[in-house]
Amino acid sequence: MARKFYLTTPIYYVNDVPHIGHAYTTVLADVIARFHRMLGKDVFLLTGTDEHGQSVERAAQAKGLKPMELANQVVERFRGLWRTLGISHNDFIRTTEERHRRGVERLYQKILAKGDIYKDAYKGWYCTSCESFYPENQIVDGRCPDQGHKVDWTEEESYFFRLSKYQEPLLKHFADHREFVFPESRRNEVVSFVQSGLKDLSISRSSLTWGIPLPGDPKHVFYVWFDALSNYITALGYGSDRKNYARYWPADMHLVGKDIIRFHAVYWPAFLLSADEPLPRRVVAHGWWLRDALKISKSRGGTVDPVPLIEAFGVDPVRYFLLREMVFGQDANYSDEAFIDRVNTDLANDLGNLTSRALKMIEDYCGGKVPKTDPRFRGDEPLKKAAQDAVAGFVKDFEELDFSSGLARVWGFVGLLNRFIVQNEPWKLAQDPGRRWALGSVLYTVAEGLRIVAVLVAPVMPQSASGLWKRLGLSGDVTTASLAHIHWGELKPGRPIARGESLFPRIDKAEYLKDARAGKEARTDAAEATTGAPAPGPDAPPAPEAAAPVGAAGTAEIAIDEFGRVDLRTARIVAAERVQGADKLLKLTVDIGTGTRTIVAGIAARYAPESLVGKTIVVVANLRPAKLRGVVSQGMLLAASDASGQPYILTTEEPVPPGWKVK
Ligand code: ME8
Repeated sequence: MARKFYLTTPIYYVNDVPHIGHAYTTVLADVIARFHRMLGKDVFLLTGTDEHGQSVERAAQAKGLKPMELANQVVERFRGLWRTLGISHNDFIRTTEERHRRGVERLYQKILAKGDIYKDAYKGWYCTSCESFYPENQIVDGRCPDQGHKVDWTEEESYFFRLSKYQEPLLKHFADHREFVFPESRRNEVVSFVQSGLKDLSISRSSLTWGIPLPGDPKHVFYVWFDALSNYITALGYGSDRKNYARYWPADMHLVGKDIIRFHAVYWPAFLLSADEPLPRRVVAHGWWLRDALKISKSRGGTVDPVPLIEAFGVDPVRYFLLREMVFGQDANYSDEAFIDRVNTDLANDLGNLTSRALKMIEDYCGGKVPKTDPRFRGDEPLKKAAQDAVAGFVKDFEELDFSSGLARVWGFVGLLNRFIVQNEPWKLAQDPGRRWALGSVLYTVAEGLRIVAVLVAPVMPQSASGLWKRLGLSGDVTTASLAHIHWGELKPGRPIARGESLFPRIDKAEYLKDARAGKEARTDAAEATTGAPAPGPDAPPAPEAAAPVGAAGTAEIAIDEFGRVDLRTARIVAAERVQGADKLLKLTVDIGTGTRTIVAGIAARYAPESLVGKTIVVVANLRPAKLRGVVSQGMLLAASDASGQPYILTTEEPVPPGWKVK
């Protein structure tokens, strides 16, 4: 029987619609699932939605909806996007389903029977955005340590899980199963989190009603993470479908973003240990998609909607870009420019042109049928070897989750095929009756190389792989071909090819970027004031109303907590240069204690760049980034200005290190 492979994505909150970060995780999971199916495994891919909890309840309130109404609306957005993106999940679970409730209750009963639950009072901070409790010493300026969201003080009766009891068993598990958390950087993070001491975990809320009631005490609902994590077993029929559960559990891989590694690699295995259930084999965390150096997220804005990209360029270019551009485990920056460059270079130029050229020559010189090779032809030997290496390297890279490198290998092979055409000049062979025997061999070699490329790219770009397959005159479904048995020479001569439209049309970059740029420049040019402060974004706080009390300098008064929202920090200037084409602007590289950043400031009229290096200044560190004359400014420096607007930068009376808070 085929080996099983059970793979999960996080289940996404329905407090907002999906963005490119969710699309990335789900596409990645789909690619891994397709890859393992093509290796002959019995794959089960699960995704779904996390519908309970405070953040969903609040989002519904804000929209004047009941939580279930919001969930019913948003779940369709997720389902629709997965359909569009060609996600091949085997099940989609919603935590508001009955089958899920039954499984959660069952898991709780087992943990209760183990003696790992007790009732107490919870007092502490709660971050609704992360749906996470934080101890006092981790709170920074009223915000959570993980993502900087605002936290609320919470005091309520709660049931606790004896997490502390599992500190040593977890550490032993990490030591015995080094592969349990991947990549290594995340493993180290998890191990040191557990080593630093585990406190018991509150697993119920009594101040909330939007959740699954606790059996035996329905004043309480389950803490949303206890509820959510259980989805990985409830979807398999935990507590009701013994056979299916036994077939797929334990999961072979929980794929998550690095933001939720602690829940998956600490809390979840602790619940399972307590319930005497097997632990998942691996928890694998990818990095973040960033825009202008900030995490793309629902709450912070700067979000990227995959739908317009798919509508403009198609599904496969988006899938390819996501897999090729992000080195697994690291963060990656999204920009329209990077997207278009990647698609134009790799897809339109390299693979698309190769396909059109090869098929056109087969049409023109070989009557539109796959030609025969001549045994006298030896020029294909290096390519046969390169194809073998590309297949082996690709499979190894994908098994090791190095998708970007696996794809780079395939494109290395595509490059060889392009060079092979240039070197062999089939158009000349076609004119030379004495060398015509070699023509078929050259074109066969390229077509066979393309057949292998179609199989390799099928997990990532299933539609395009099928398109290429059909153009080569092949029957059957390339997405179910075996990656374990790719042999050179399986393309049968004599079959008619079908050239068709180009596989990947080129994107007109200038045209696409024109409108977006026009909008952005109009906003930022207006903001080139003394300090180079970006213009307020659409969701910036409103300007004070005229009736507000007036402060000393004639402006409206603000409360101390409004001032507290501005993160002022000392910073050291490490480099400075002029911004081309902008007389007033300097581009500064500043050290803000946790790393360096670029800040664009309108101080060039009074300061020579070289006079600034080494100075300690004060910057607004949490200002939304903005582009000024093509440079992204990640903050703003403080300066006083005289009546004519001349800037006088603020510095400290005594030398202080970068990163100190200014208040
Ligand atoms: O955390 N880059 O749901 P969620 C990459 N319901 N991936 C990103 C991303 C970004 N900028 N933003 C989001 C939850 N993601 C819980 C999960 S699981 C039992 C419960 C992806 O809607 C990434 O996979 O906030 C991240 O872990 C997940 O979306 C968080 O989705």
